[in-house]
Amino acid sequence: MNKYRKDFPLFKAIDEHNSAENNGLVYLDTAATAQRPYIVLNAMDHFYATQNANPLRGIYSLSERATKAYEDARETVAKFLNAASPKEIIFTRNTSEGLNLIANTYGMANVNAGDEVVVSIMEHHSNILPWQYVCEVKGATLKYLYVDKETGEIPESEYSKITPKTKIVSVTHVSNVLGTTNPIRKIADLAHKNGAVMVVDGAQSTPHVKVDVQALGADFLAMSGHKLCGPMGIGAVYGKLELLEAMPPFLRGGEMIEYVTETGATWAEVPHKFEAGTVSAGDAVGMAAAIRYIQSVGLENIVQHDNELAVRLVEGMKKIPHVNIIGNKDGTKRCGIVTFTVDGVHPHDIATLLSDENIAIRAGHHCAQPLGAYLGVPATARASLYFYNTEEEVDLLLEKVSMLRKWSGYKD
Ligand code: 7TS
Repeated sequence: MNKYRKDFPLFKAIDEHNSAENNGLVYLDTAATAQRPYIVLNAMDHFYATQNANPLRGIYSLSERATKAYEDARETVAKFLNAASPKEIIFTRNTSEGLNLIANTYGMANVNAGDEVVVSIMEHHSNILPWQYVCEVKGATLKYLYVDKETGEIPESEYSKITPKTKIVSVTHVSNVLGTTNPIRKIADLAHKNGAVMVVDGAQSTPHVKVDVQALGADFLAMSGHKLCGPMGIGAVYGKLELLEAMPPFLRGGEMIEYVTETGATWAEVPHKFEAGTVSAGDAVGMAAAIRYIQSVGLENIVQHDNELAVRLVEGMKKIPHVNIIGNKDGTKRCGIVTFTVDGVHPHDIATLLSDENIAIRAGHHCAQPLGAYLGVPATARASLYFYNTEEEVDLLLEKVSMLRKWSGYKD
């Protein structure tokens, strides 16, 4: 897989020149954001150089070309997720905005006093706060599916929390801390049996595994472009057409209307009803280029490579005294996300010491504070891997992790 590194300006500079600016940086923070290949940057350049006009408005040909580029990008996302129609794809800024859209429209319209919304304890704040808000406004209750602390998986017994009182189940496909892949199809079937809808946070799964919204039984799914090598500031929501059509709009303004009078308005058809104002067409074009790029690499190759590197990292870490892996100890079950602590060394110090060695990892609560509180580890360090990472990088990380206690003044 290392042949793909030359597709990325950042890695090309590192590999060819060990550039002073990057000084041989080892980038292990893809779960926060992936790097961008030239092909994405060039696609955006091409859009702004040759197709730039405000899409969906102009009747002149340049605007029509911009509209086509934007709508083609929507079709690429729809095919990527196996949506039944491009109308089921709404462009957003990111997963956070997507989940807020779903909560503020479907959630506010369908959750009432006494109802329940079910999430898991491993959710990112973006899949907790919007539901806390809906429950607070509507007088509903937010329930959590807890995880087994050893395996990082939701035990069977937790699923009994999904009942006829449940109106929405919103669970992440892959955890950004534990790397756990949740059995979405099974949870969706349970949700549907109880008359609830299934919302999926696809931020961490869409870059790594084939996501098929129909096979998953998802009613809604939110994702971000920047986590799969696309630009920042663009993401998407998948929603079943009949649900989207019945939902009120999210943001109100330009181009999301059919007709406006002094006292009211009717809405444009789905998906434009949910895309108020000038859209991020250049970013959508970049996201579509990123999707085509990772499809050309092959999601099956990506997941295999991520797993191989994660196994190497987990097995290596198991051999280093005082290193604790948070969640499943089987590297094939972590989707390339390896979260750990080192006894006596604060995760922020881990990240700083590794940064001094030109290794970029993330430390802190990873926007999953309820999970940290539940596990009793408020802060952790996290290395996240992608197809452009190498065995050499993993080995270098292991070598440096084995030094952390010594550098912190411990004798062993
Ligand atoms: N959901 C999950 C599971 C995530 O991992 C993230 C971002 C989000 C939602 C929010 O995505 P955004 O694009 O709206 O920011 N996770 C991380 C992370 O783990 N480190 O930085 C961002």
